[in-house]
Amino acid sequence: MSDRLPDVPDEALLVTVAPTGAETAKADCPQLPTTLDELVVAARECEAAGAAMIHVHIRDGDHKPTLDQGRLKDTVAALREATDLVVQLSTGGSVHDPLDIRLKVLDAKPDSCSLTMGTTNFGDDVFSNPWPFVCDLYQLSQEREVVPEFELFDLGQVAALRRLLDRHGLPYGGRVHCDFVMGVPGGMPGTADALVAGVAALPPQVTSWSATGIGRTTLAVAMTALAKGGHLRVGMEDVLTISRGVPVESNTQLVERAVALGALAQRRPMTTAEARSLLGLAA
Ligand code: KMH
Ligand code: ZN
Repeated sequence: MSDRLPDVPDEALLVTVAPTGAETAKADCPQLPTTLDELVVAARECEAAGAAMIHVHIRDGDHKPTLDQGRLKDTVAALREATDLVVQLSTGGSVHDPLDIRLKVLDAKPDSCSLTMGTTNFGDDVFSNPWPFVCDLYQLSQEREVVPEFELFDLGQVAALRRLLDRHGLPYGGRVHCDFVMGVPGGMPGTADALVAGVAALPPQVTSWSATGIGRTTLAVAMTALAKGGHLRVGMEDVLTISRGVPVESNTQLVERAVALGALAQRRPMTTAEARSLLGLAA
């Protein structure tokens, strides 16, 4: 990995909140923020609790996942108005979203976008990210000046990240931030061993990384990430129970737990200004 940036001290911990996701139904989890108002309230509370970036999936009037352009633009505007969080739009969408619509997410001009480095079996579904699509989305992010966060669901995707950077150069902003998404049925397991292997395989251009473990892998992944000096993603996109059989009350509760874990590791929440610097975003 490259040296840490001088303006972001080692003790600063980036907490990214992924409050909604695309795979949980509102009916199964009424506390999931699916309306714009609910999302903005969650974003404000999570920022106050220590989050510096938000990874956003949006829903339609029936609480179903959508990549509707008008709603995406309104969401970016509302989050910018209400918070100072780095706004990252998901280009992954739901497992059912077509590739051409996913490319159009960048039209909503977010600060950052997720960019998954390969196709993954996703439970009983397939999360499709063919190599030509990955390259198209990456080049579009460079053109549109959107900072990508590379999502790594599997070790092979770490190798694909190296190939992408070698072939197409650095992202807009010049920093390379990636996020291990672990414990998806079909991806790499959410274990300490898998995260250690993933970090060891990162290409030299990587300047920062975070990790999240789905479901019951969340704590093992978070504690390993802290032990390895990484950053954390948390949120109801990834986990719906706070302990065995106990539902998560809110995204804030998960951010608070991440901040508490960080404090044990002598890390303090990164400010939004530091997050912008870490990611190579203009102030
Ligand atoms: N909903 C998953 C199929 C991303 O946001 O980029 C994909 C996902 C990754 O959540
Ligand atoms: Zn997502």
